[in-house]
Amino acid sequence: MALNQTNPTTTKAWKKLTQHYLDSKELHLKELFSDHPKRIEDFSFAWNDFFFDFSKNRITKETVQLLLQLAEEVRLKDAVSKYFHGDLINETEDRAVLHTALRAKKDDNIIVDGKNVMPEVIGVRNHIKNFCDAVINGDKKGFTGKTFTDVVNIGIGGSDLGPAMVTEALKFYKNHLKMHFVSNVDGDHVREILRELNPETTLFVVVSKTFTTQETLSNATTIKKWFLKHAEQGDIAKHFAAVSTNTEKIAEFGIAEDNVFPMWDWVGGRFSLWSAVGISIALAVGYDNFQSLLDGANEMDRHFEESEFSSNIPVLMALISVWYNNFYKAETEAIIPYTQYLSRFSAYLQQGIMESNGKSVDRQGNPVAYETGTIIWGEPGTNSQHAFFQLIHQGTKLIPTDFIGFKQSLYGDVDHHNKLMANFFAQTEALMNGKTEEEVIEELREKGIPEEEALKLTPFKIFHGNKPTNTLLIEKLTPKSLGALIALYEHKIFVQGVIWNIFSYDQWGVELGKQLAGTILKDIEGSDIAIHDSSTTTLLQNFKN
Ligand code: G6Q
Repeated sequence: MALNQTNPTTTKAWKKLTQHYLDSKELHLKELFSDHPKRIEDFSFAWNDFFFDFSKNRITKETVQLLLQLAEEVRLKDAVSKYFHGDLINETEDRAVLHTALRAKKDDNIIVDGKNVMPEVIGVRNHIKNFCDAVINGDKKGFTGKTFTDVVNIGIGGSDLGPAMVTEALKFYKNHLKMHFVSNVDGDHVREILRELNPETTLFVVVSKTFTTQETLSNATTIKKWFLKHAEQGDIAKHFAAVSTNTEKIAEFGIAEDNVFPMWDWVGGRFSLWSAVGISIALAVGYDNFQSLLDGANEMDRHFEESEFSSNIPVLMALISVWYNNFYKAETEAIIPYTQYLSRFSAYLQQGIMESNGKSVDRQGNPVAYETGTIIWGEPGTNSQHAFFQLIHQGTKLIPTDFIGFKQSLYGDVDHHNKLMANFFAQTEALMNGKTEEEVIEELREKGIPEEEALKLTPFKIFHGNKPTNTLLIEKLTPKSLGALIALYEHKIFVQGVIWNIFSYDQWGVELGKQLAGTILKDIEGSDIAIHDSSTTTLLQNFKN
């Protein structure tokens, strides 16, 4: 069954929210806290080893109640049920959206086209486990009988970003295998990686849902040629594995049947790290850790599907983001993890969020007259504090920011961790409170700055504060908590797509790029250049001369 098609701006809640925004937009977070010293109790809760604090947002109880009413009017509950039960909610591609099945429990029943997909999902999980165990423990060997030391993931977009982000995030849990990721069709990328490799001890995993992506096939072909300079055709079976829905194309490439890992069309590329696309993760940290990642995501799935919306982290994060995006007209959101391990997290979420909700046509096919997908960016703290935080504190734009921190560090260096977390807490407090004129003058006086000079400097040192943040304080970065954290943002994407009445699970903008490059390549490789605008023609001529 299709998703409901309500234009959110026609709901009663939207109209009330519009008025509520006008009535409440001047409220300052500082006042909200001083008026209600126990505000935290209304706007925070614990779930598993997560503590979610959304009190430092420009919201009141009425805001939350109206946003929840909006969720009800667009029939979010019904949409969630369709999402988890394999309805064809990716209508423009005529597919279900079931990345949640990939982390479901063995005995769950998830029906797609009248068939329970779980036996196949479990079959592939077992295959991944056996394969990874054998590579890690050395039972599987290269063509000269040596064990593997390096693994290269060849894929792009959804077939690269998830595995690359998680492998980096779980570096602490890693084994001896050295991981490499080749994605860009830029030949210099693949050459730089090949320089480091020994063909006798390297395993290559070609990851492509379609097995037709230009970048991945070019990189795989270049790597195969390089490998065959050192080995025989028959050795490919020992050194290459593949993940795809397109098993025919894999066979043409020459990969042994036993090294082929299927996936399904109901898994979108950007949500596929839970499938065999995540094989590099399982190779890097071992299958048990990969399973814990799936288990953590499954726990978040249960929380999202079963909790009341008023105490549901993904739902609340999505609604608060709609509040800023559509009423405050905030254009971007920052995601700042306070751990170096999550250095790729924002880049990873950029794909998930911006590819899914970067749409301007609603589910009836009409152009939308309201804002949809937010622009996502971010880098780990504290590094980002020394870079772009200036603009968040004192710029002209409102940038709602998610702060993600962990109670424990992994190596247990208390001195460093206390400093890191002092910054984490200090930033959200400062973003909220700002610094008033009086405070600035007082501070300058205390420093002994002459009165006249102090007055001149004051305007530049004032911070208006009232900058909204969410805080996620998590016990420890483990495969399980990481799985839950990623799934949280996946569900936030879903909720926002439902509210904005758009299709979150197609990506025609990405497909366009794939077509365009093919056309221009003919101009570059052929003798003639087809008719383009004068700019493109001149650039092509310049490139060819
Ligand atoms: C993800 C997108 C896109 C895709 C890549 C790679 O949702 O569709 O990023 O993952 O274009 O596609 P293949 O896996 O088919 O090579």
